[in-house]
Amino acid sequence: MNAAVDVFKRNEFQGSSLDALNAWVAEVAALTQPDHIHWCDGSDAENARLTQQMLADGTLLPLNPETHPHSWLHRSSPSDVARVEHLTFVCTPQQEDAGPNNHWMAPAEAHAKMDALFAGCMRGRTLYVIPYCMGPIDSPLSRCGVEITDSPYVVANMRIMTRMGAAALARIGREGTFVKGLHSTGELDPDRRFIMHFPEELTIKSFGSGYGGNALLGKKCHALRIASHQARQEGWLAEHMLIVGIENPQGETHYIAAAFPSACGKTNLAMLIPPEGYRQAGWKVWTIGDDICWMRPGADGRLYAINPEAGFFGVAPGTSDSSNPNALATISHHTIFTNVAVTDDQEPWWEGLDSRTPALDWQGRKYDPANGPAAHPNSRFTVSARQCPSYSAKAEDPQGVPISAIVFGGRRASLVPLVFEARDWTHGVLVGAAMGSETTAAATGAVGVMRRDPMAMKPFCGYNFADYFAHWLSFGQADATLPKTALPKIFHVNWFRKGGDGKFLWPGFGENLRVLEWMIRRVEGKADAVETPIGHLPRAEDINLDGVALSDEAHELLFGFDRAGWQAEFARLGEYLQEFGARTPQALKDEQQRIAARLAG
Ligand code: OXD
Ligand code: MN
Repeated sequence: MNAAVDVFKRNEFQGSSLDALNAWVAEVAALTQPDHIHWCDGSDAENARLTQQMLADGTLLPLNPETHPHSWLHRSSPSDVARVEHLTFVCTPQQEDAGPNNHWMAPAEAHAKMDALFAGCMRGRTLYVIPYCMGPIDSPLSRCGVEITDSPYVVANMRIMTRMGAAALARIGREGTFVKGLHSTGELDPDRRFIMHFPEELTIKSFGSGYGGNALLGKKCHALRIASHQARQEGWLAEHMLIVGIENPQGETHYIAAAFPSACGKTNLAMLIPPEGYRQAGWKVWTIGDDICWMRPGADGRLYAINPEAGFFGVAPGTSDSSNPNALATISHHTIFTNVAVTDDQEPWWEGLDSRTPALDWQGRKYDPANGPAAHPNSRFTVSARQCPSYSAKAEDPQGVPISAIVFGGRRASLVPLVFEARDWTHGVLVGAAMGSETTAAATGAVGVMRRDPMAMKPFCGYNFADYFAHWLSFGQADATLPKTALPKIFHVNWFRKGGDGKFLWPGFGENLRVLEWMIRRVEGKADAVETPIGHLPRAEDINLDGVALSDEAHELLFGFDRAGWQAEFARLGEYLQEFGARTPQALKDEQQRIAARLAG
């Protein structure tokens, strides 16, 4: 028996339901050859020890303890700052099951490739075993996983982002099933970096990156790619959506789930502060989640949602007291900052925070504007959701919250109006499938290029999009005895429409509540709209615009409908759906053609 396995033996958890876990840890230890094995219990003492160790070796740098108590800065390798979609694979036995929306590799080839990278990679390192639960620990909607990693930074982040440690291990012991995620930072060499998913095996292997979306395996890898596959099999949905509760002055709360691509303002919408007039009238906004939503039909036919995460891994740049005061309050203590700049007095800083000039940039160099932004455009904060002033007590409800409206949206400088409502579920699925957005810094590659991003799941759907669209459509064919109104209404928004001068036409941020209020009134049957081929559009007077100054151009472009532009858009959408061939659901093609014909007529 080699040394690593011997260490493992001494840490072994007893009980036959954990046999599979113990055997897997032993197998990984034999492959990766760590010097030590540590089973994470998630305790404060463990976290304090790891933090001290990372402060001592420079993985974490202290920030100003007076302005940012218990907060640390991590500087990643400069070539490891975002998700790497071109190195992310879905490894199903049949390529068609991964679909044209995923990079694919045959499972045997992928395992061989990854195991060669993992061989001996933890020599001189500690192997951490992280049992975690995605979702409230006692929720039937939650699912567990175990991440094995050699990165203490990953352990510290997973402790914030998931319910990690002893309680999760106990649930795994009871259920006997868990998602296996194996991660090593390797040498952080971009040429030896892969993120592989094996949905049929509920397994993830990630090598060569320490970046959040590549390395915190509970997040994108488990809660979206693997979970979307499980959700399809089990009849639920795993989505790239925020969840927010909107409480009206009568004390009634509607929950809205909204899908926007990465770095398009999900965190801001989830933590929205109502405009002054709304605040005075008694409107309140409650945050459930800012990135991922798992939902499944309840006995009443409504969709009930949980946020599987326990923290926020938010984009720092642009976060300020005016754009998102709740986020700023949330990250004022016990926060890990990654790749932000720092001021003279060791405060974290990023573009858009305030008018100070930082001392050091994200790479630790003396700040020089000639080197580009001070904070990396994809710099992040990791923080517990419980620190958020608007965090909803309902976020911990094991039954989840009932969803009244689903919102799709992207960055669209032209064509797409501020908001419209789908006629019915099938139309709504087409609206989601048609989503497009300009790319952002959350993934490597060119920024600002328009690409199709159905349901904001392009980088995250663990199977063929055609089958995913069919799965979405299947909820519309649910039990005929249930009220037709039980399913959420589906809307599309565009906060990013630009005018002739290239500036945004809609003020966004807190003012978005005006649009959400119109949606809620539509759900309640209390607001008007105009019927058009693309859906129901509000007139400007249907939305409360008191105190919002909009130019004539803004009125026209935000509330108008450009028939010729939409004809061209629908022709392109028809071509896009063809990319999925015969697997594209006929109902979706029919819907596209019906609308295209109406646009032509
Ligand atoms: C994220 C992303 O980190 O979508 O949430 O990239
Ligand atoms: Mn995201």
